[in-house]
Amino acid sequence: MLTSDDVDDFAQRLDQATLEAQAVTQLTTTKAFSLAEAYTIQRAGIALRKLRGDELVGLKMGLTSRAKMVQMKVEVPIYGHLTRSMILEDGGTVLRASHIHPRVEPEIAFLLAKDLEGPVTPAQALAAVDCCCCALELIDSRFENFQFTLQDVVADNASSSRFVLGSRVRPRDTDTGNLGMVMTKNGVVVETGSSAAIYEHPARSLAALANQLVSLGEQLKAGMIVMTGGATAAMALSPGDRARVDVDGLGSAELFVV
Ligand code: 0L1
Ligand code: MG
Repeated sequence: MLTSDDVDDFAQRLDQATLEAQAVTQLTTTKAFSLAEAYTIQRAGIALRKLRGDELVGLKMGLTSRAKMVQMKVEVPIYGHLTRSMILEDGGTVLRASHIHPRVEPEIAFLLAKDLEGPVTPAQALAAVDCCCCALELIDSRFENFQFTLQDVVADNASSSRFVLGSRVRPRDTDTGNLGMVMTKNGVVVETGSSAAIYEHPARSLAALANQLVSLGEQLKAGMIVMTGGATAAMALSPGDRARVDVDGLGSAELFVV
């Protein structure tokens, strides 16, 4: 079992790794900890960001594809926190030097019109949604070689680094359950998939998040952004790259790396 000093030490190691763009060794090689303790470390890391003036704007789901769930031996996806400093405007630029080994994945995001509290079904979860949009998530594991255990990646805020939202479309206009998604690098198609790969339906991912939060004392509030998970494998990025996702009926989102 971790002491509060262990939690602080682990959260600070990850925070420093993020700020300095320097990979660290997996925390679990120092001391084993449970999934619940991993979320405690994650929340301690978010608290450090808030001390610097950052604020919570939403949550993200991770490990939502069947392939990643099998690989990490999880039955339910994991989640992480999104803060204001992680927002990148559509077409915005990120510095390669501010990241360790950035990768990008194509996603669907929801913006909530109402508070959402589990237990809920996917249909009930959708009733709390204001609008949806295509999105890109930049992930950048703070661990060497992008290698981690489930506990490590949860402590590391589910590898999240930045995110881009495309233009907004109301959910009643678009069923997000099986939309074609194409991710390109410098205009060349690298990954193709369907939003059905996001935990079978992005709304199911949203409901799973609301349901997980019930026992953890965290809430989904009106105005929050929820990134529902990657629809394909993530794509590595280098300086000079332009990453873009196009989603059927939802438009596009892109970012540049310098
Ligand atoms: O958003 C994601 O699905 C990533 C979750 C963490 C696992 C990874 O870094 O690939
Ligand atoms: Mg993701």
